[in-house]
Amino acid sequence: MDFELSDEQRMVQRAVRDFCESELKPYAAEVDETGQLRWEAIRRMPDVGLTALQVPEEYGGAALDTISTAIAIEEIARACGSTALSLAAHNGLGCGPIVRWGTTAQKDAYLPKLVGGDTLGALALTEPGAGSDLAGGVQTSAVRDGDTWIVNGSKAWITNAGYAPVITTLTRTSREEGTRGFSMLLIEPGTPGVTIHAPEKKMGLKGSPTQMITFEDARVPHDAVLGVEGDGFKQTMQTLDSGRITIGALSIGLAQAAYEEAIKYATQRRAFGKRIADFEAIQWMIADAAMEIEAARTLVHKAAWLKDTGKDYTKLAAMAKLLASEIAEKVCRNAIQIHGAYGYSREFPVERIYRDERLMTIGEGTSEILRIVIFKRVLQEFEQTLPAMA
Ligand code: COS
Repeated sequence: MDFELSDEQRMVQRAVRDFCESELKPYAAEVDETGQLRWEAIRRMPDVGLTALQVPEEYGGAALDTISTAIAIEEIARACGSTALSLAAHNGLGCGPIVRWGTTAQKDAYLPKLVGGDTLGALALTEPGAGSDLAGGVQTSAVRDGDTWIVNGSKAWITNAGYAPVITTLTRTSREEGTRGFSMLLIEPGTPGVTIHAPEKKMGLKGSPTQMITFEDARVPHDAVLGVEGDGFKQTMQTLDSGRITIGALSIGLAQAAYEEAIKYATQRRAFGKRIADFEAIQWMIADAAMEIEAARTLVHKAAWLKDTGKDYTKLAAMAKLLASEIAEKVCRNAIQIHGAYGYSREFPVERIYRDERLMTIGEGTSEILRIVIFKRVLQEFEQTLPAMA
């Protein structure tokens, strides 16, 4: 693994940063206040590849590697958390599974609509009673009836649901077959029986809509299955592995933004006759933030590199998301601390960034679940080395 970005990766970073500095960052507070994404900016995103980060070129995509994708998401998050969450979900959860498992007909039907900048993709896994325990908890059922599936159930906390031309939905297609009893179905939101509910009222990431979906005898064609029937759970786990790299990158972008604001404030604000940046208490918080952001970014890039080189990256993706989201929590908290009372005010961005960051230790695998994923892999690796140690 190379510790320097390639020329191409650096170019991606430059182009995305320039775009975000002018199109997103100045409007981030407004997006938070109004609860609306800035569609004017999203419609321009195809020009810089942001709506099709890992979509093949034949579908108008940027076909980026995973490190470049992480860089792009980090840069968006550095500018606007809400936009970053919607774009992370769009690219990784909306486009990703269709690119990976879709038939040519499914790709032809949906990718052009998804990459054009007028829609955002969505994946529906979670349910009111199933978040961490998807295998045990998912109740949404799809029952075969001739040439169709009849879908019943509900999905919760679905990012971009109201903007998606198609919602890739995890359903139970068989009760008997354990984790082989799940399939992903590509469901168009206009299908009779599908209702997309009003956005949830959230603590942060307010511009990124999070919605409940209900299915009442919604009929979808039999060929709406993504990939192979029965592969839905495995596809979910693989999509989450990849999504965890993205959420790690998003966490770093938020931490980086808060850290930059903290340095700016600490070098301007004066107390006891000098800049507060001249006090050791402040210097230590900033030094720790610099170190932790660097460490988390390195881990996110390593997980991305493992993915790009075709190696197993489940453990590293879980570690990267866990570390990045937990350091983001600390960095954002300390950025407020450095700002004092001003940090608690909506006039300074650190208040919003802190609220936005709070989701990162929850979505796409809570910190607790990620520790389970890591421990399982650590134990497997240990057991594999036992014969050699005996
Ligand atoms: N890639 C591919 N397949 C995987 C996988 C991965 N990363 N992880 C598990 N699987 C497969 C296993 O191989 C197993 O297949 P079989 O049933 O054919 O043997 C199946 O999935 C179930 O595996 P297992 O029972 O071992 O599950 P785990 O203990 O590995 O996973 C947890 C359990 C709780 C860790 C897992 O369900 C999980 O990650 N849950 C969190 C889900 C989540 O992030 N929810 C947020 C919703 S989206 S915002």
